[in-house]
Amino acid sequence: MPRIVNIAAAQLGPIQRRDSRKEVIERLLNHMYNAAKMGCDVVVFPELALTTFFPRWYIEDPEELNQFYESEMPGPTTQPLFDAAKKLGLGFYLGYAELNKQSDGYHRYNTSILVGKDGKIIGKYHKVHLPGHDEYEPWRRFQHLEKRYFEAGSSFDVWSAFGGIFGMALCNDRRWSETYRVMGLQGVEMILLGYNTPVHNPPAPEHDDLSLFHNHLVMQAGAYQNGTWVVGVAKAGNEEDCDMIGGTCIIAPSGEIVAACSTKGDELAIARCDLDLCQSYKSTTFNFEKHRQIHAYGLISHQRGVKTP
Ligand code: CDV
Repeated sequence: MPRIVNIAAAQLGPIQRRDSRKEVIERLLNHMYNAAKMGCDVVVFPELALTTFFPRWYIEDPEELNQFYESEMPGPTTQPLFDAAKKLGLGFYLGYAELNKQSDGYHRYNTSILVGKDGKIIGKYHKVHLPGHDEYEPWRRFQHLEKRYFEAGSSFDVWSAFGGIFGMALCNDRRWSETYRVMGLQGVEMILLGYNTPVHNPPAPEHDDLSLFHNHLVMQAGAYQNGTWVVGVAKAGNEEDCDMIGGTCIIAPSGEIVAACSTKGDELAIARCDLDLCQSYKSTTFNFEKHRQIHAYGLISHQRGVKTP
């Protein structure tokens, strides 16, 4: 029996600052109901899918900042997503800002969760590669303060779910080959990944015209080189005067895009994903046990920056 997972990549159009959580949740529920009608098993939402992309602003007032975070999951406003998952028998991946109270104080993460068809959380991921800066930089057209507003996560885990092995990543993680390989080494068969990517890259505006190309390039390479499905989902369009790329897609272990969104609004891209397709790559070209040469890779985990001879 092939192991088929029907995936809905649930792209969101822009979320403006004035949009209430309730309005946003309605949009997510709408995606869930449509995906269920089309026989999907899992819906994948973007990074920070409950709010506008707030790291574009330098916010000094802690109370104002806290409004963008969830201190419980599910909480009163997000509970309907979990209820819908259970009612529809539909799993989901959701990105959000997490305010986590621990014994040593509050911790803030750029988080994603994987929720099962029973409405229960299967796994949680904290974004490892936080891009941007941690102080106000007036020369930028808009800020990118993820390094100020979040702590970095510490691992790329995978979970047994939906008949296969699932992993999670968030936005900038997709640009780093290490992200995919660490999960590849745990046998990952499907990586779910939400993103918010402005078209304009303030430190390197010469990349702006290539932003969609780079988006697909890194995810397609990561899929092929690790024999895994990759589902990349955008929050797209003009958000608070900042243009964000679309490019939501579902990528097979061959590296081919098998489904994609064509707008920058709320849109579903759907694919019937056979997890057994991974084996053709994992057991041949990318048979890690047979072909990896770990004696030559030491620098990867021991050295961060470049040291020239
Ligand atoms: N949310 C992100 O991680 N965005 C980055 C931008 C800043 C380049 C990205 O890698 O898409």
